[in-house]
Amino acid sequence: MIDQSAIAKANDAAEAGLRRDYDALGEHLHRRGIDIGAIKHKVAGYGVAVPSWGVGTGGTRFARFPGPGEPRNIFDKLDDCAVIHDLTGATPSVSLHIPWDKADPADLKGKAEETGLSFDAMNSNTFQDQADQPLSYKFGSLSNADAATRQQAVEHNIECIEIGRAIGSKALTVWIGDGSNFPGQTNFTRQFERYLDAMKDVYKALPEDWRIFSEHKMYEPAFYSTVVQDWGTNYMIAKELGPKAFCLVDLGHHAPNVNIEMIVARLVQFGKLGGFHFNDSKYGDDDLDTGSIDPYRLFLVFNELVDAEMRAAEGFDPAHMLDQSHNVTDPIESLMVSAMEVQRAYASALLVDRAKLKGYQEENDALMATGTLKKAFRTDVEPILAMARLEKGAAIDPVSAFRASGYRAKVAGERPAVSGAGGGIV
Ligand SMILES: [Mn+2]
Repeated sequence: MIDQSAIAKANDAAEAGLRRDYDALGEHLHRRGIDIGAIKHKVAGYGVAVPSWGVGTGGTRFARFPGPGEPRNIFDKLDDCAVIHDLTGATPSVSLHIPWDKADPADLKGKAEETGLSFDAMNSNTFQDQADQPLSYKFGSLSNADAATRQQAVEHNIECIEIGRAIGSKALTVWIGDGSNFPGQTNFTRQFERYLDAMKDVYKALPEDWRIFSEHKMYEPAFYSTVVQDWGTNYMIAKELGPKAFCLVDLGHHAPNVNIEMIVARLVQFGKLGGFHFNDSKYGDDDLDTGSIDPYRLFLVFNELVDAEMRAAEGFDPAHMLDQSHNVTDPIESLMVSAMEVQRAYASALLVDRAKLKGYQEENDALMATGTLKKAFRTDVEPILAMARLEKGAAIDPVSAFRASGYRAKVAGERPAVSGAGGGIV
């Protein structure tokens, strides 16, 4: 998608400076007993999935302001995702959303082969009505009071599994908008029972080597109560369903100030952490770019993940995906920056001196313990990330290389302009 010689040209200009920065950081880390090459190797092997819906300009409940060259369909989206991976080397897979991305699986597979991408978790959609759908989800889907509506939602999830199976996916992520807007509107217990029964039917259709992720969200679109509202309910769901069921943590789906890294630790401890939707938030589910508001929290989440990785926690294999809405930036640029922010948090967490940290914890030395985390967080790991990219043939500076490539102008010439009328996410 991006001319390799253009990447090489931009890299040539920056390579000498990068090598000096990398060597200086390597020397600094060596004094701390850290091998920079080992960190770089881990970073190079790390990938985060891009959501297909993320490459289109997002919006709010109020409006959406599309940019030039908006993708017209899943094949355009996969082209954009390939650009992100070509330039960052950090996003080898794409997470599809059905029915938005519905297409002949053979064509999807063909496009994936052409672009060098693979497919991550499938995402079902029972939070809005489709044109050809007989029964409405206005009052819920998997937890709807009407059995035929629940059955329709179950069948949709099974269809997502079937499409995913044909294209090499290994997981289904289920997020529902079910809940209520008035006290008394629903019976909490009966509604949750209906949800669990419906999810059990979906679970039965999972292939042996698949996992199902349930994603909790505190509120919205239901504003009084939500069926899968927090990690406690999510854990109960995963326990009820069985060993192939796990909890998905979307960083934006919590109240402000909630200790998300501790939720992550709890789910790891009890073998139920399925994966992440990375993003950032200031007020609620703002779907802001990963690490744009609170990079330290992202680091603290990765601190827990690296801790689990180091002690080889049982069943620990979380899926990593981005899930954010790009309202005012070029989505390709935002996704590249976000993928690099996730990599940065991982690299920084790898620098934590865990032996020292454990010692300080045992001595109840709170100041030195927290300082040990801060020391890792404050170390600028950018030369490690950039060197990993250079060695993969990706760009030292992906955003500059993207802007210099002319890709956006090229696709704007091929893809018709989209009207900005109306609101709605994605
Ligand atoms: Mn999400």
